[in-house]
Amino acid sequence: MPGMNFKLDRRVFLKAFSLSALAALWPKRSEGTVQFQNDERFPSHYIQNRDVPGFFIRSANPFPGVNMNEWALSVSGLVENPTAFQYEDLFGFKMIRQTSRLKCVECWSAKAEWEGFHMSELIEKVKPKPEAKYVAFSSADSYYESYTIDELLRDRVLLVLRMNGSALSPNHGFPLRLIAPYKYGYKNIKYITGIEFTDDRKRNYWADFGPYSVDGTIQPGIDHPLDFNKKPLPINGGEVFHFFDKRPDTRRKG
Ligand SMILES: Nc1nc2c(c(=O)[nH]1)N[C@H]1C(S)=C(S)[C@@H](COP(=O)(O)O)O[C@H]1N2
Ligand SMILES: [Mo]
Repeated sequence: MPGMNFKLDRRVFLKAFSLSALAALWPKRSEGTVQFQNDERFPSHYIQNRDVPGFFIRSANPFPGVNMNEWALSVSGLVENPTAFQYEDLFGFKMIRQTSRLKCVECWSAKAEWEGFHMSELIEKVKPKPEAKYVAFSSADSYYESYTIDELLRDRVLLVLRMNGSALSPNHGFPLRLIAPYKYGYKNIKYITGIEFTDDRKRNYWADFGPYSVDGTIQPGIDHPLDFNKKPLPINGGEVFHFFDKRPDTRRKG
């Protein structure tokens, strides 16, 4: 009967209405944690710089994240055995777990439990030639980094697959990142796709596009290291304002 249907519909409608009315009275619980710095020129699902409480995200070139159908780790250059590793292959290495702090030059730091393998494991597989002295990392977001082999062989430098008990999240470098606790955050490259052994020192992203050194060793007691020998950079809201950033005032405040 149409009348009964109407009653039923109306009852359902009223119930739904009162629920949504009630919902409107609830505080937006997640607001404080999702309203972080976000550049609106990029789709919201893109990985980009976000001041997420607890662990900021720094991705200079916003991108949608690694597509695992296309991902492999290419290890090349001056090595006896150039190899393309699949994600699963990397879990064959001896896993090491450590808690360490990542310190960004912008004056924030955060700690996590990282799990991954030591560079020596990879070296054993690919066998660098005697001329090889340096390593150039490339990544899925066009970022790049540069190390000496010796720097990478230090204790507590890990090629990381897991963070706080889970696979790395897309924001923090899935599927593979470097954690070098004695180097500033920018040296801790995420989304690694290539590791090339060379006999010459390559540069890195933040030495080419910003004021920071290729070396990037943490300088104790210095919050805003400027190891770039030009005029000092003004500090804006606790962050270093980069000379190439043309939009200091359009940034939404967190
Ligand atoms: N591929 C890639 N790796 C990167 C970056 C980046 O933009 N792209 N940013 C670096 C900087 S400046 C910092 S401080 C750390 C931040 O790591 P997080 O985003 O996991 O906090 O990642 C570093 N590794
Ligand atoms: Mo950084």
